[in-house]
Amino acid sequence: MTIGFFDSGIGGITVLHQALRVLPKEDYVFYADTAHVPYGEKTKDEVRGYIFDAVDFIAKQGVKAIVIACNTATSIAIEDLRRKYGFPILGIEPAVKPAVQKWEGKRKKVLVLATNLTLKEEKYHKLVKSVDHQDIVDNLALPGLVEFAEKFEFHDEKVLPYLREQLSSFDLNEYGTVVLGCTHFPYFTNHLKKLFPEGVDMISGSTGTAKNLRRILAARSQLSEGSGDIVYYQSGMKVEDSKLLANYQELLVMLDHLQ
Ligand code: DGN
Repeated sequence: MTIGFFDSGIGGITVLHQALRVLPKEDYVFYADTAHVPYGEKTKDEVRGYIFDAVDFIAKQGVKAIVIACNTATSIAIEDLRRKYGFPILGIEPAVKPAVQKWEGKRKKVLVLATNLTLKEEKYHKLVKSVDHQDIVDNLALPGLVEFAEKFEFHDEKVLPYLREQLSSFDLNEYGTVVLGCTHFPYFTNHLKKLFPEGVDMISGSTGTAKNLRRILAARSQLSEGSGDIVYYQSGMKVEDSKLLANYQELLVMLDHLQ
């Protein structure tokens, strides 16, 4: 049986990349809802419908677990998804807790970058309230990065002016940790590092989600000895086009180099 990964677009590849490191012998189904990306700027009800359609589709492929590799989808639907399906459903959320823990050593603030929908959700506000006792967490939505990623626009000339503009009202020297709270954002780690002071930490929840996946499968004696195959779907259609498949492969290689 395979493991399903789901995102609105290519963001989920950043989480799949971590899973491939800790579980290289599993086989995977990766589903991108490219017909409806971006989720972050749509209404909650609209996005919820897309998520259930996608997860239903993935469940029919005979998976043993599904990773909702999207912070936005996790924040609005994870509990309902878990109630509906009988297999483990893992999510990802902004890594606010480990970021706040770094405050002790660094005495520098935390900036959470995510989608508008994630930042608006109660789940996020509750999370921040439970760990941010010194009021050190700020946040910013960066929908433009999702658009750049979906268009495979990773050049400095495109990305840096956008980031400079969005970050212009922040004093970047105040921050010691940046939380990449959208799975599309790790592609822009190097761009962000060019703008923040040296030594800033960029953290995402993807390593934690991948390790959690391994722990859950091991506890259920469901680890496989497969070959790391990945079958890609885009909004219900199997991806067979060699150019598109090569794009996904390229993203995995790009992430290798970002580590
Ligand atoms: N990659 C998604 C996330 O982690 O929130 C959402 C991107 C989007 O669809 N706007």
